[in-house]
Amino acid sequence: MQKLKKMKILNYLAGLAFIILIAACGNKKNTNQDSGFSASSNRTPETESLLSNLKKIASKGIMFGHQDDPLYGVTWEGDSDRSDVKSVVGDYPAVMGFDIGRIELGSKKSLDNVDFNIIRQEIINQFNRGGIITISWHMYNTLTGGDSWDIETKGVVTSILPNGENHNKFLTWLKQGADFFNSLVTEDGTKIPVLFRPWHEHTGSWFWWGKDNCTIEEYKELWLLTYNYFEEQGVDNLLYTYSPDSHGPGEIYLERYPGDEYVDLLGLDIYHRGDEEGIEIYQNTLDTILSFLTEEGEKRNKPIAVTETGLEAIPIANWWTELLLPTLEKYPVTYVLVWRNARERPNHYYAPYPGQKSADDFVKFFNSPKTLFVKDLPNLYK
Ligand code: BMA
Repeated sequence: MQKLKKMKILNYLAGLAFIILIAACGNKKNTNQDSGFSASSNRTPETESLLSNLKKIASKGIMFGHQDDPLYGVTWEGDSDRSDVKSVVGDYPAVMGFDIGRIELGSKKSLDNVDFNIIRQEIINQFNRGGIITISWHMYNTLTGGDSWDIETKGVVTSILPNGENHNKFLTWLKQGADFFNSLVTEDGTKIPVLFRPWHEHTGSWFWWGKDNCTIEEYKELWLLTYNYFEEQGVDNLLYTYSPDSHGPGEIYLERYPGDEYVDLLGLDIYHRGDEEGIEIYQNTLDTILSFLTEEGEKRNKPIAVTETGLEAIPIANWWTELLLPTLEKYPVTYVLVWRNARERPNHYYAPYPGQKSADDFVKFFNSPKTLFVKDLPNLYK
């Protein structure tokens, strides 16, 4: 009797250990599949849903994006419901990019002279359409008071990191950004998820956070500082997007990578320069880096995107369907965003407007089953 009872207990314990083991393995598998290697877990459910949907969207097509799309366009500004893209194809871009440069100064208007209240409202409008929002930050130079491109005085990053003379001032600047992200709330109280692209194009040296203007370790520290500070401020609606400029793949792309826990998307900023003569280099560079990103994205379980691109003033009539699309469609690219249609700089535009040389081809690009505009999107926030 006693022996039987003992055996029963032993059997029971063995069974229990087995169940615990299975559960632990199951959990581990889940962690790797669902959120493994991904950034913060303290994010809103809509932000988490967006990330998992972004991992699947490339199988449906490439989302088209445009910077500042509803704010202004070629020869117009602030007209309600207007967009150069919509004027050509009848639908808004799936992704809209905005920039919050100058918010750090407490300024009412952005570096491109748009009121932040208008930017916020257009972000809400885009979310209500089911579209995606991405935000970059051309932050001013804390040390000199100049803009992002002010790189004459070295040591800006050193001065804003902990122990630097401008650290506290920098935190007050970051706070302005955190407050803006926290203020992106719909009428029913939903916080709007954003693909945030901090400290972009850092593999070049034109911004004060660029390659020749800070060390590898300083850049990584800057990223982590931003990430941790935002978390402290309760910013829980961001997916972090890493956006180096189009220098060679491999070491250069990853040299300053802050780590898988702090990055959600692998991006790339790359421009087609030099019209006809530039075609080959543009396509070859895209091919080289996108092959690399495809591999890294699969390995790290992160979506990939062309976070900025374009051919200024689009003088090549079939650029969209003969140059851009055939190159991108070979890779699992989630979205491609072209830069802004400036109203204050003639010929500084990257999306067509009615009558523009590439407008007919852009309609073909829109009609391709391989591209997605806002009405083509499934619910990305559930
Ligand atoms: C650049 C140009 C500038 C602009 C800046 C931030 O590429 O378009 O005119 O101020 O981006 O949007």
